[in-house]
Amino acid sequence: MTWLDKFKETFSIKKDKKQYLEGLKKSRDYLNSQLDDLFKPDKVMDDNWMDDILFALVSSDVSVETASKIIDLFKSELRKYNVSAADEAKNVLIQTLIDFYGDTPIDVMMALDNPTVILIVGVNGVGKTTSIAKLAFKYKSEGLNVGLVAADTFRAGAIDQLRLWSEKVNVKFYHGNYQEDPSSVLVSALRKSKEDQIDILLCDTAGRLTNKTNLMNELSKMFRVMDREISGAPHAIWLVLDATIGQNGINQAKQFIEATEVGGIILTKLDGSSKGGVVLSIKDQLGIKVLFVGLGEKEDDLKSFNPESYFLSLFGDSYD
Ligand SMILES: Nc1nc2c(ncn2[C@@H]2O[C@H](COP(=O)(O)OP(=O)(O)OP(=O)(O)O)[C@@H](O)[C@H]2O)c(=O)[nH]1
Ligand SMILES: [Mg+2]
Repeated sequence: MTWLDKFKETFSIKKDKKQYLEGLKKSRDYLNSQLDDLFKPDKVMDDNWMDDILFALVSSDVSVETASKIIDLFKSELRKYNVSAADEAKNVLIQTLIDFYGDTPIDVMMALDNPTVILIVGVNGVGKTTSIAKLAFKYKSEGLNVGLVAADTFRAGAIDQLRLWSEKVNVKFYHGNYQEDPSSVLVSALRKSKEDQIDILLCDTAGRLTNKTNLMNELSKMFRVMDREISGAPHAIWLVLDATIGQNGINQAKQFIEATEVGGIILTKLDGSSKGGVVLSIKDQLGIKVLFVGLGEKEDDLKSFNPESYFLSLFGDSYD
């Protein structure tokens, strides 16, 4: 059994396989339309061929810089395994991408005797609130006592949107009033969540552009008051990025990383018109791992990010 066969076998028993394959269908179709010809048995694996593969990666939203590093690794893997037929090279490319990405860390270290508080940040419309609902669904089904905090008091309708999700997923909901200071909403939510013995508290925030200094100041204020209420809170800050905007997401993320301690990324809308390669640039250029991927709009459509499942699904013509 080769290394890739082993991955495929592991993947075939993963419970998320169906959703990964369905969610990444559009990206897979796109990538295969770029790559299929290149992996035909009669293709000559010369410099032009390598350039075409680099181009296919770049057109799938991998940055040029990251794609060049991947191509170097791919070349050395081809030499290592002595692969000289293009139809065998596809498996080597998949393996190269999995290796290049590396392992995924665990999402969050749970606080011992207090709620573990997670703050979700990101610009408008990327999928923060929906991802929170999906996380609530996931943690609840793992047996945790989950609470949601509506600290987006900026957008009319944001509180109700989260309330509806909390009812649907059946988890505790903490909120203040529209246009109330989000820090004060957080303080009272943190306080109540301790009384309610919540295990994990997911805090929704308003979509913000990082160049708006007042919004960034507001974020710093939130950190200060949260830590005062529960030491170490927020225990994690997760940035939500919309995969359909490709490389622009990297620039967006850089601004948040400068302003906050982003511990992980939730990459949403991979089932949309995303091309999927941005995962590689995120890891390479930001040094932050994708923890979860959004593969649809329903509460069960957020999956822990797993590089093997992801890259096999992205290429995987023969794995479904
Ligand atoms: N297809 C798809 N749609 C998604 C996904 N995640 C979120 N959406 C949709 O994206 C839209 C915006 O999602 P929200 O969760 O409201 O985004 P938000 O970041 O909270 O937006 P603001 O509160 O306005 O900043 C909604 O229509 C969601 O259903 C996903 O993984 N796949
Ligand atoms: Mg929202």
